Formats: sequence, C-alpha cells, structure tokens
Amino acid sequence: MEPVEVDRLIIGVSETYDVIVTIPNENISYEFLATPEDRTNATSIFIGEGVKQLANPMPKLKYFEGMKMMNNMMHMDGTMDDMGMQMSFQKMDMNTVMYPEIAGNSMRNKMGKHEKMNAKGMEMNHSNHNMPSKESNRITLNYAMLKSPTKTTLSKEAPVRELHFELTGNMNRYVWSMDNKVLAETDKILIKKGEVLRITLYNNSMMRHPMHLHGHDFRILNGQGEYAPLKNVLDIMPMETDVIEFEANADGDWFFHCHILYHMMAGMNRVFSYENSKPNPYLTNKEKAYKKLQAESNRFHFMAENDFATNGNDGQMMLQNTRWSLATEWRLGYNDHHGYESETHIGRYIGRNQWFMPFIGFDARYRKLDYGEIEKNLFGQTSTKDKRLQASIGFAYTLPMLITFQSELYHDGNVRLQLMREDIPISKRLRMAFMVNTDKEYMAGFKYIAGKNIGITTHYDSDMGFGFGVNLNY
Ligand SMILES: [Cu+2]
Repeated sequence: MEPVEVDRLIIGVSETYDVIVTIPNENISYEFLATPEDRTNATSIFIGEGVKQLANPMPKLKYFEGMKMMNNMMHMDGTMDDMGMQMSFQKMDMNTVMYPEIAGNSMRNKMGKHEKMNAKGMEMNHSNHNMPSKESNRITLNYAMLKSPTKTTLSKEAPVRELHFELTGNMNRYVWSMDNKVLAETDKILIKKGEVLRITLYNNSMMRHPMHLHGHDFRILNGQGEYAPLKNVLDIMPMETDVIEFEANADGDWFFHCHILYHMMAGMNRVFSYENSKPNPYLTNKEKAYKKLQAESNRFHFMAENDFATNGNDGQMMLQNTRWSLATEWRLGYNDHHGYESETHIGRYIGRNQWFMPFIGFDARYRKLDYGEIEKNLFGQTSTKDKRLQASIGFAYTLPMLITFQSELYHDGNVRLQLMREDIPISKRLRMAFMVNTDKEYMAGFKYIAGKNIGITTHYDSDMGFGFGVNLNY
C-alpha cells in the first residue's frame, strides 16, 4: 500500500495497518494511545527516549447523538436507506457525530438530502466554536485513500461472476445474517477455479462489519483503477455499498465472515467452495464438517434475570437463537394474596426484520382472591387467575418505538392483549419499563444499571403493589 498521511484511523476488528510515526522532538517520549471505538478503555506505548509527553485525553464519545442520527435514517420497518454508491469505502463516516474532536467535518454537506441530519450538523457547528479549528480538520483514513504501489489487475480473459450480499441483522435481538439467512440456512457457494468473483456488499444494518475472506486477497474497487488496493478484510460501515473482486485461484473451501466474533457466531457468514476440488487429507468428511460449522453458527444462547424486590420476586429466562425463542417469566409474591404466576412461550421470529413472533404458551397461576371477589377482563370474561393452568396460542409483534404488542388466546377461551416495553433509555444508566393488558394488569418501573450484571429497581405492579429491589442478570 502507498503511504498516506492521516491524523486518525479507525481499525476494524482483525484489520492490520503499518503505522509510521515521525518523532517531532528528540529527548521526548511520546505517548501513542489506542482506544476502543466507544472509548471505554485505552492502552498506550511510549515512542522515543526521554521525558514522557502524554497524549491529549480523548473527549467523551457522544454515543447518544450517534444513535439518534441513525434512528432518524432508519425506516419504520427497521431497514436503512440504501444510498447506493454515494456511500462507500468509509468516505462518509456516519459515526462522526459521535466524535466531538472531529465533529463538523464535511459529511453533512454531502448529506444534503437528509434534512434532519443537516439540522443536527448546524447544531454541532455551534458547539464547535470554542474548539481550535485544526481539530475539526482532522483527516481520518478511508478506503478511497488506499492505493497499491503496483498494478493489481486480474486477468482480462477470466469470466466475471457477480455476487450480491446484503448484510442484515436485528440490533434489538442482536442477530446477524447475510441476505436474511444465517449459515445454518444456506449451502456452500460453489465457485470455479479461474473465474473472477466480483462481490457487491450492502450493509443494511446499524453496525460496521469487518468482512474477512480466508485464503485470498481481494481488490477493493475504490476508484484507484489498476492500482486498486489488496486487502483481506473490508470494514463496511452502516448503509455503505462496497465492491470487491478476487480471482479464484485456490482449491478447497474458504470462509467469508464478519470478523466481529459475536456476529460470526450468530450466522453472518458464508463458505466459498471450489468445484471439483482435490480431496483434503486433513478433512476427510467435508459434509460433516460443514454441518458442524452450520450448527456452531446458530447456537442457542441463554439469558436470565431476576428482580429481588420488597413486593415479590420476578424474573425471566430465555433460550434463543436466530429464529427460535423459548422464554419463561415468573412473578412470585410473598403471600397468597399477591399470588404466584409463570408464563412460558415458545415462538419463532418470522420475516426479515423479525418484528413478528407467533408462539405457543403455557400459563400457571395461583392467587387467593377475597371471598366473593370476581375478576373480569376488559372483554367481560371471568378471570381464572385464582387457580389456573392454561395452554395458549398467540403472537408478539414489535411496534414502532420497540413496543411489543402481544395477543394471546387461552384454551378456556379467554383472550389477553398486552402492550409492553422494557429498557426504554431515560439516561445513560436509567431504564424505564411498562406493561398494560386487558386483564386489567399493569406495571411500570425503573431500573438503574449499577454494573454489567446488577441493577437497582423500583416498580409498581397491579397485583403486587409497590416495591424496590435488586436486579441480577446473566
Ligand atoms: Cu458484523
């Protein structure tokens, strides 16, 4: 790669760069600081001999500003705007709103058609006034700047085969796929030795995906013509469309995957397989190996939480993979009047954005009512809440604002409709939750995130009253 001079570079997971640093002053040891993108931590080495010179501390990331902008650009159904080749090769870093030290770069000029963002940009300009002007002119490395020192053209006679992949996922459920299919749902992609594979990638998700191809270097068609750079990782940003190409000149099976390992394990990957490959002595049963890889990419993961509160004990457990969800929740009061109940749902998420989940369920409840007291739901149906064992069918649908609408029909004919949302961000660490249903039950609560696995909660529940407690989650 030809050297380029930049002030800032973001290195995608598994990307490599050679960085040449010129020490401006002898007898000074300069701090070279690296942070994760969210700046929650940092590591540094000192380059040069002598008095230590610390790097300027990095300003805090404006995380919520970045999220807000993304939300503005997202359609109601959760897909993103496809801006075509207008957005490619990291030239327009959508995330720059999050970096106070470089906010106010040229991005918003290019984004004229998004009015909301323009307004945002103006705002940022204001807050930028007291910053030295050189700060906002920082040059960030993008792929369009990369150029190979030698020609990288592929053989002209080779037949070109075009492939298209859309990087898909659901941020809310944290599932990732390509063309809305995980590896477990796809066959290997057969390729022929000698052909050129030209791959168009469109990232229709809100996260970056460093796509890595094993066994080959690919050309990034970034406008450098014959000198297109060669890489084996392409860090594709949200909403970008990038084109890469490589000549099929090897043998065997090669993995193409997002190198963020959670995304990879969730299913954002494919296998390219050369037709008529020589048998691999290390891999005697290729079929079995692929099945194993497929199984690994769509494993069930376990989540659980429990709220130990003054008015009862409630929690939930979930076992989920890309499509399936087995969830059970419980509310256990400390006396018969408050009651004990549990609900279990087994469902499958349908459709590309997974807003819809039909399920079958099972309910067990016990609550002691006062003598002569009869509870009716909104439809006038008598509640059997005092003692019930019920099977049900229903569905959950995610409405805009991530509110879940749930409709459930029990085998005694009772119907329950419910609206719910958990994890409404009020501030960085404060979350709100609410639930209301046609059994005339309601709940509202707050949770303060004290640590990764622990929170302080308070809530009001129509069955159990007011309480506060400690929430543990896994
Ligand atoms: Cu990814």
